[in-house]
Amino acid sequence: MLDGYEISKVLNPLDYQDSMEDRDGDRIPNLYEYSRGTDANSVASKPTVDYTVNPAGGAGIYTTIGAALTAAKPPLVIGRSSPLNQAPIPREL
Ligand SMILES: [Ca+2]
Ligand SMILES: [Ca+2]
Repeated sequence: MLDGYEISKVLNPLDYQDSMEDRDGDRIPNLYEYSRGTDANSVASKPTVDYTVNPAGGAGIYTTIGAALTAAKPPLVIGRSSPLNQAPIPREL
């Protein structure tokens, strides 16, 4: 997290472990709140749910965690090794 963010949320920029703490007690770690743009000091401010898993299924609901992870997985892009003066050639899998 950026130092300015930590200071604004009364966190310690010198303490790397506070990123996994939950300052407001909403069960969302500070780092995750930071990355999703929610307020680490407000229980009412939480990230929205991206994927829901329930074995019973339903509209927009995944029946297994594996299925949700597969849906969440972004395309993997790798580059072929190349000399330093050339950009790697991206390849989508
Ligand atoms: Ca939190
Ligand atoms: Ca929060």
